[in-house]
Amino acid sequence: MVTQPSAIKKNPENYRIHTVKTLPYYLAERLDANLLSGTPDEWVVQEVGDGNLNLVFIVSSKDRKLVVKQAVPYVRAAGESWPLSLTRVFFEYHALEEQRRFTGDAVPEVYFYDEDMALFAMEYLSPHIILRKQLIAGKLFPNLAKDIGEFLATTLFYTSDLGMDSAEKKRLVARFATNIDLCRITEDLIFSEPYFNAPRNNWTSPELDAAVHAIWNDQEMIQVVMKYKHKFMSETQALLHADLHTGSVMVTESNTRVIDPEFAFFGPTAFDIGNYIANLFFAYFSQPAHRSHEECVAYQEWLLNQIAQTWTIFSTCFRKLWTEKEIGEAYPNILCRNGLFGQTMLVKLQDDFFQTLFIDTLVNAGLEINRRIIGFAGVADFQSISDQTLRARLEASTLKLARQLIVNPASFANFQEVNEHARQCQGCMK
Ligand code: SR1
Ligand code: MG
Repeated sequence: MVTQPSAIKKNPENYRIHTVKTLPYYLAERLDANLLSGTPDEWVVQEVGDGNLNLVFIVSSKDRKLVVKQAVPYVRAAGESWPLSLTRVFFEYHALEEQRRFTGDAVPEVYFYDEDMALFAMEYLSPHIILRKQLIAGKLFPNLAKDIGEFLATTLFYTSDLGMDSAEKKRLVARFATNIDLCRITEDLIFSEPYFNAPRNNWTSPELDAAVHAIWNDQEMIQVVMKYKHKFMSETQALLHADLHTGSVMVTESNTRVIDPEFAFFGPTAFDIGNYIANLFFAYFSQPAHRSHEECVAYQEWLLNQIAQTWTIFSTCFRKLWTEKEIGEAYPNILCRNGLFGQTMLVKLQDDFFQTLFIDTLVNAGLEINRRIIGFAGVADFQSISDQTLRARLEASTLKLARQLIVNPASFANFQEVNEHARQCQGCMK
């Protein structure tokens, strides 16, 4: 029997915030004996969370490690003045379960989940490192576009009406529909606050003041933002990761894992793809601050290539799953086989689907760019640049690309054209 979100207690009585001291004794009572060796007083615990929301502990025994993630009743990065319900762990745990069904070990294995304690224990990924850090360091990953393109295709196809049984999909939509607090964060931080003088905004000031004020007065852009906010809130197309930035991906040279789906809910397919691509653009535009001109040029071309390749792999894989599917009431196969629409029509329907998705992906990428540069939650790609003048110049170039993606997405036929425009934005730094 699947737990329904209404069953989760907002403030469980048994909850307490764990520390490096209390965690081993709590774990010892719950863990399978084979997950860690030795006794709790021998385990070494470090709190390593550097995200915005949660505590993350690495627990090490002599020869094995695991990770424990616990929610605190507020936004960690802001403190107790910004309360946040503990239920986010429920959604992360269930999202990991769903993603694992479709992607195998693209996501970490969960060992146990304790709803009252708002925590779960999971696989320690080693020697994986956060992708954002590796892109800032200029590292190459030969399998990255394939891994993320396929992750996007499988998670977004199999949880949509194209690829999932409709009754099962409706039950899943209901389960994730109460991830209200985290959806609200996105609605505020991505779709509202960057477009007015919100107290939580945090841009490179005074250098970017004029560019930010221009955005607040950009009626053409704000009209699109409002339209896409409504789409985000109302389109239950697929189970999204919903926070798929390069800090939610861990990599080795040959392996890619996706983590942190606590924002998961049923939303517009384009949101995840657009978010990921925007974060590759942060890596692209910030490179001149991180390495020499010669190294920078080649690496930037690799990043642009990643963007185009991720989309190509995603769309090819998604189209294949769709063409070969057995279930899914949207564009049902049975009608195709019975001749209501044939293969030629199916290709046209798919072309139309991807044309719309491409436009929506570009707009969502533009929105993610604006919010990371203007809003509360910045990204290390830019925040790690100590020369504020240079940082602002690079951010201004990125904002230029964002405006074109939001206001004129139909001016681009494919990612080669988007990338060419990104090169021009980079060249037209003032
Ligand atoms: C208050 S949370 C700020 C941001 O951090 C998360 O990773 C999400 O991106 C969210 O928007
Ligand atoms: Mg996160």
